[in-house]
Amino acid sequence: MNCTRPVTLFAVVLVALLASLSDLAEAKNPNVIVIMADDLGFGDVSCYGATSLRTPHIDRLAAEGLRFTSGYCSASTCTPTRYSLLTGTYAFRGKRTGIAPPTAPAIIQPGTETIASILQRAGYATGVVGKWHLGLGGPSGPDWNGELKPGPLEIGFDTCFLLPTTNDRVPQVYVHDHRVPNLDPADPLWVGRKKPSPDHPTGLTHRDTLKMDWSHGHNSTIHNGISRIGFYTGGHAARFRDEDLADKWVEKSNAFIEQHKDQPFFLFFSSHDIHVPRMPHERFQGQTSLGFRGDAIIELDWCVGELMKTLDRLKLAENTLVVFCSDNGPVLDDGYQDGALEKIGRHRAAGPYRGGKYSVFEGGTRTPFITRWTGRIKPGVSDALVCTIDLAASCAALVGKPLPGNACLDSFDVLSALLGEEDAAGRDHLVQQDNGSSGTYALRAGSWKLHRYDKKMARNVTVEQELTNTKMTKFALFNLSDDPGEKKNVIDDHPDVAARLTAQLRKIIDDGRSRH
Ligand code: NG6
Ligand code: CA
Repeated sequence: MNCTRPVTLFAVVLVALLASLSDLAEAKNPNVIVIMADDLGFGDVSCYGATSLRTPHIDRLAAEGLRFTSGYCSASTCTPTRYSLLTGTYAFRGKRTGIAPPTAPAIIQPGTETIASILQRAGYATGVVGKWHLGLGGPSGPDWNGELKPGPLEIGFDTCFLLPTTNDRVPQVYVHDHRVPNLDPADPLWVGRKKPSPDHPTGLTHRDTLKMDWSHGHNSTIHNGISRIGFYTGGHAARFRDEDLADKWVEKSNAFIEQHKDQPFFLFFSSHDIHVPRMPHERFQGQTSLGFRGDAIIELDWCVGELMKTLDRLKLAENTLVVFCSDNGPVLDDGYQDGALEKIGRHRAAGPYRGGKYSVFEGGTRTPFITRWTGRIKPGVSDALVCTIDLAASCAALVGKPLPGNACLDSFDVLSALLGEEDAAGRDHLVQQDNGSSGTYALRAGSWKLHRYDKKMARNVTVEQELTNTKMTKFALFNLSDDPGEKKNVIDDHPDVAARLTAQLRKIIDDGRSRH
């Protein structure tokens, strides 16, 4: 009995010591900022070969970090890539993971492990600023005038400041945590699929009033001289101007960084540039010869510069891992007549790759991908195969937290490749998909690339021939080492390779997971 007290004291001291040691370890964990561009192609920035415009800030990130030549997003549309970035699971495994409509309920269910919840548990302050497009609210959809939950706060983010859908869809209001700020209760916000009244002005009935005309779809409710997908009324005091989005994202992100400068933080900076409607701030309009699409790239580059300036000012750059990536490849005409197609000149938005947004050709998912951590990453170029879906497992490894077995089912720990450590090869294979669970897949394994079209049609985007439907055979095989442009289907010459990759792809789909 006599020795109880010293033992208790010893235990208390030991626990306190261990706790402070782990605090110390956590305090040393680097901040993580993921900057995700929207619809930015492999060839759209100068450090990836663009010569029609200059992107000095993104170039600086690349010069001070690692520029990946095989960096991918997991899908060639927005919602599935973002779903996979957060959950570390291929979107084709989930329900309703295709492009989300304005009234979509939350797609990622509360309790799902995400990159944000992993880092939150490791003591990080976690925030998302910018485009969400992963649905909000319960099964009946967003309660725009009430509490917008579940949403990011229910899956690991401490705070959010969002564009709820994507800006060619209604409504044009922000969401701060669980609410639309500045809503006047006397002017409630209504969002729906049907025209609210016969006299409601739309892009069809009031086309001559538009400041940017539509080319396909996008002809419903008009706001700020631009007609959108979907209908809404009310909420006037809460509405924003398209031209001010980038400034708002930078303002909110800088405030978040400033607020959390003394503890590890995770910021998902989810830019809306360069998605349609491309309506950059007036100070960027006309800055390039490529029209608003090029000007939006300059605006995106400016945002990157502002974030880096903040890291420099707060002396955080040396302890911050910055990942720059895109959510899918490029598209020129995505529904508005903004001159992108006519002014393209010699610019090749997908670089040397075929296809773009909506396609499983390389142009759809092989995108700019840069990591920078000035205290840790040796600058250079990496050919390692990495994907946005890997950031969850890699960040878990970064902070030394094991991943639960039933979470992040397709996220691989490629941290050593992201940090440019010697001989780090990244993945040996990656599944690409177009949208939701459409049944269009590709599998890259080494330099082989198998395409599988369950529906035998693929949307293909080329500069000359926009958004055509290309008839595909069920399977096609390309060898990226001598045919990066995927021009020559060699499936008949390599039946053994095709059989191996077909079986591998089927197994990945059927197994329900690829992380073991
Ligand atoms: C498509 C829209 C396109 C864009 C896309 C989503 C039409 C004809 N096309 O359905 O304009 O909104 O969805 O883009 O309506 S994403 O980058 O958010 O996935
Ligand atoms: Ca996108």
